[in-house]
Amino acid sequence: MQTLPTPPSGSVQIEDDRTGLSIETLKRAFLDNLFYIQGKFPALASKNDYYMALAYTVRDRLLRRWLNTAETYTNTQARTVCYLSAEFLMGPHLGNNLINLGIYDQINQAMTELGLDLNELLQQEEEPGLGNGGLGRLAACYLDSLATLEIPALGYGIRYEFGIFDQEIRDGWQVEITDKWLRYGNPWEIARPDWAVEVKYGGHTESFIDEHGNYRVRWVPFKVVKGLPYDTPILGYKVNTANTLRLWSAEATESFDFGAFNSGDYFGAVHQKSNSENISKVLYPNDEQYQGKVLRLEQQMFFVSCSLQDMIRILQMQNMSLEKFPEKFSVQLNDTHPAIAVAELMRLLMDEHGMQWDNAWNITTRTFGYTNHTLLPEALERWPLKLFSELLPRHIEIIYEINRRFLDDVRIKFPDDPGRLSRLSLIDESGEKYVRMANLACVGSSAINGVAALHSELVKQTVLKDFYDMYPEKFTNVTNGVTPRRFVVLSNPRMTSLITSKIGDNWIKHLDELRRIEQFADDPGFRYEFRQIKQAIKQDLANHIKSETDVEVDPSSLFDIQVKRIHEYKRQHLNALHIIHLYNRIKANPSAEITPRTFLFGGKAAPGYYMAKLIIKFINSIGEVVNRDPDVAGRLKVVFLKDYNVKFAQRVYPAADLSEQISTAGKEASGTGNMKFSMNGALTIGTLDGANVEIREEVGAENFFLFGLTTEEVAAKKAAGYRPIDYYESNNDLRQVIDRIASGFFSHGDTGLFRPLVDNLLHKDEYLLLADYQSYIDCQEQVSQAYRNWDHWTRMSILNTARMGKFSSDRSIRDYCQNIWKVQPVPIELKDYTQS
Ligand code: B1N
Repeated sequence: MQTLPTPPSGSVQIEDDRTGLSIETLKRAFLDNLFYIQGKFPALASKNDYYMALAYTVRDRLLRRWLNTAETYTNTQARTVCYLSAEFLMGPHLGNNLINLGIYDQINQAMTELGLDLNELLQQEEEPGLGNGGLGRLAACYLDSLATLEIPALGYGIRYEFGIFDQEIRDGWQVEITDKWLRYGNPWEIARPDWAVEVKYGGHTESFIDEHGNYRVRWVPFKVVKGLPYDTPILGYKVNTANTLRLWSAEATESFDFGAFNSGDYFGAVHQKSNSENISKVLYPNDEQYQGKVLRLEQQMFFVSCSLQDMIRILQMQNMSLEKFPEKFSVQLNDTHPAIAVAELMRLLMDEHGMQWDNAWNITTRTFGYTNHTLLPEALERWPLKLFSELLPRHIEIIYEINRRFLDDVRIKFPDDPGRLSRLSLIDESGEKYVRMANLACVGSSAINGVAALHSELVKQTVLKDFYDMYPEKFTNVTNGVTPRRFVVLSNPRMTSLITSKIGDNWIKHLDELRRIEQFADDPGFRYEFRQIKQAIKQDLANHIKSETDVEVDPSSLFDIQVKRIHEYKRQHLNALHIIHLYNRIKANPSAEITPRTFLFGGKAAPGYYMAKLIIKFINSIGEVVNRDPDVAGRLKVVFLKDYNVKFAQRVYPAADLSEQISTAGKEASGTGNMKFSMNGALTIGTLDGANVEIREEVGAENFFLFGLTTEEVAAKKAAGYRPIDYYESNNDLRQVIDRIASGFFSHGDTGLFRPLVDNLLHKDEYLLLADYQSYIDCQEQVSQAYRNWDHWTRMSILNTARMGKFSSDRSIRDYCQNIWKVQPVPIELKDYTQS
């Protein structure tokens, strides 16, 4: 490592403008950055200039940790986790870095002294929305915990130029707007052009015999794309570790341009260039809906190949042999999106580094772990064989050979079982042929895990049953978790102070210690303060809603919140049916006693998912009627908040009284929003699905509102031939709800608008809303009764927060480290480069 020259002797030693933490130094550094980086002075500066100046001031203060970390990992040849994910939903960096550096209060004061409002500057950051929902956000939480636990780790993904679209609501419908998050520049990333690599596509393969007499393959591609890495530091909480998130951006290769330019085909060359750059242009906005688009496969291959080549570079730079790959790196596949890595590592080891098959296969299978995130059949990735072979001619050869050897092993373990062979095959040959990515991931990995206890059991019993029979020892569970730094400390500073005033701040790193606030659940003073804080946060959100939507909501009403991607299996429309049920009760008897509620919804629908978009329109239409009906007298309010994202999530979780986790049992792999709500003291109404099961175990059945069929009951009902219409016909209340929708009551008399929704519920109802309806309504009635006793409600709320220790992503990461990655912490010592 190069050291910087020592300062000339005789220079005055002052607190360094790029590291100093005194208020005066912070102010000076901030104004310096405003001048030298933004090129502005205060009178001319925009809010965004101020945000940028502050971001650079904070970045300067973490760079030393970042470089120390890289240097330590290099010197110690540290075993490193590589988390491969097509999505990283990081959310804004500034606030999180202030918390993790422990300088929130100092910066806040420095800004105040300069006449600026830190909160406004925090709101200014365009968040990197490089993910769809839970899967991408989980990757972000895991990076935070890896750094906090001082585990050497790299996150590898794609630097999409456009992340998840911005959502607007027009006339109640979702409208998608391009997310130009890089518009004003990104102060958190540093490009590393010297570590660019190339990725090949298309063309054909040729075999030859090398000088040692070995059979080898050469791939002659049709096109080559350059991958340029952009690094973002990921700082741990109050440690010196700053790991790296390395995102790849696609560029045209110079060599390619050069040839085309020389031949005089100027437009051809420019076209090729923009074509190459398409690869990292935009995130696919589908959550759990597979789309067999070539560009998506190109994206997957792109970041996987770049990342594996980067790992080989790191290994070689540290003078380690390729044989050491699985000791140096543990590579986790975040779902099947990066599963092509199994074939690509084989290709790199054999074709580019001359290794023989058996050796390469041994290295490959010891390297990878695979996490399954969903059982939904529509999410399972399978690529049409023709498309796959044309784009990746070398990989299909390798996959065939993996498959040939694998099926031989299957035959030995299960002789004379052709059905099993065809189910396990990496190639689906039942009709049009497909490459099955989950099968490739299972064969190529030494560990396979689901994301909650129930989900991991279902994985073994259903989608991956044949692989479980084949390799039972590979299967484990790692229940998801979320980072308490972003989702409690940063999102809920008031509750954080209250808790810390009672039990100190150790809980932020050791969330199990929250148990120590259980003793205050019966302390009237503590209850009072806890409730006051919730009220104040609800008031803030009410103000925000008023300014965004012009709807007035009552902060003393029960805040009943469902925020997540819009999907039929998540059943936002079941929530809507409950609203109509309450509305009907009021219409039948305007003086009926009902607990005032504010129903808040937020979430994006995949742009091509018709039913999900109709559900958004449905919720908005109910709101239009209910919010202004004088009979309701303000007791019910329904608000759909547009453009739900991480930034907004941070305001929403702390304001909730009730968290809606109402998916059909067996459909939600884990859920992570459920954990964020509960940590912030919301009670859950939920089914026995995903991590709800474990949340209920932890907080106690008496502090959780359970309803609905179990996974087994759902399966049995479907097997027996489920007839939703029977529920409609036998339940008066349900019939009145459905009839009111069908009558056009919520659609200005248009009986056609919600027809598809109604027809689907009556005649198909894949997600069993009607079967769970009465149980849900009854359970919501218990919620309403419970909310009337605010003292008891607050007690339950405190116990929820106190018992959420298990759901820290620190616990999840410890599980992965011990059971799957076998990796140890490497603490970082702070070294001063200016002292040589
Ligand atoms: O992953 C989360 C879980 O908490 C959620 O329950 C689960 O629904 C979510 C294809 C997905 N599973 N699968 C996806 C996302 C994008 C895509 O293109 C599938 N997301 C989940 C974290 O474990």
